[in-house]
Amino acid sequence: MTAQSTIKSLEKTALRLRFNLLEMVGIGKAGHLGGSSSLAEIVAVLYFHKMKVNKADPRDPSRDLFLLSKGHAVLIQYAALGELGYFPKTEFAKVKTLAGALQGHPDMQTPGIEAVTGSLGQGLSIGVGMALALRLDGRPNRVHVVMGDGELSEGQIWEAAMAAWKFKVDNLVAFVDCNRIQATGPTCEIFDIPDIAKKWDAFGWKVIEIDGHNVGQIIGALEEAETVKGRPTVIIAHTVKGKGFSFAENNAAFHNGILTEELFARAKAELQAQAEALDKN
Ligand SMILES: Cc1ncc(C[n+]2csc(CCOP(=O)(O)OP(=O)(O)O)c2C)c(N)n1
Repeated sequence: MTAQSTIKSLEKTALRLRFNLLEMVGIGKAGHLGGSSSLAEIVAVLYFHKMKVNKADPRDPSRDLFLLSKGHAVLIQYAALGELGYFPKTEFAKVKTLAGALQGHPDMQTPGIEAVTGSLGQGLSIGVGMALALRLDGRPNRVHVVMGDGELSEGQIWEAAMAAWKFKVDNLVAFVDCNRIQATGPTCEIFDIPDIAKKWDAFGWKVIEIDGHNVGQIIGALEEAETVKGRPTVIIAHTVKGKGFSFAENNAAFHNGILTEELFARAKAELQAQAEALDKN
């Protein structure tokens, strides 16, 4: 059972990540707010609680690995990497410009990014390869791959899923960010993938379903995954696209929408209210 103080501290971290995200999305620029914000708690738990990271050395060989297969949501990863001090936070304002180091999709020139992703469907294959390499080297590092539910329509994911089972890859945990909306509308209307849990189960994976905004459940699922031997684990995280920004929640328009000055101010005020509520409780 995780201490309440740890949960509270990670909830605050997730909120700080959303503040960073907002700074990157800014006013009048296209930015992937929705699919980034749905991951704030998962990314907070991984980088600030569960994964082995070395703030002084992003390439430390003993580090655990994080691969954002849904690479368009990289702003939430930058939000965490900036907090860790892997690059100065002044980079946030220059994101997605040639003047800055932070590109619109994950690029290995950025400290803390392990692979180029963003062409959907590829991250799990990369993760399975890395997990096998770690096992061959006898290393205890763990690999975490985050996919979107819309992304599951990519066939390569299911090839990787079969390979991970065949080769008993138990040092890898995959997340499905199940926010039910993709770029232009509900996933069920664009390419319906019913019974996601049953599908992963049929592919031989250990399946855990959680509320992806509940820090305690995320920690519990990762701890359970560590006990699973001889097969990979997938955590199906039920989330809300745009979580934390009322106008963006469950709204495909903010998959990559532009914030006006008014919406930006509203978003900031909403986050501030959430911060005050967290401080009071
Ligand atoms: C191979 C490929 N096809 C299409 C795209 C364009 N694209 C970017 S994001 C996206 C929707 C992804 O939906 P989902 O995986 O549910 O992500 P989320 O809604 O969680 O952000 C699409 C189709 C892409 N990046 N790669």
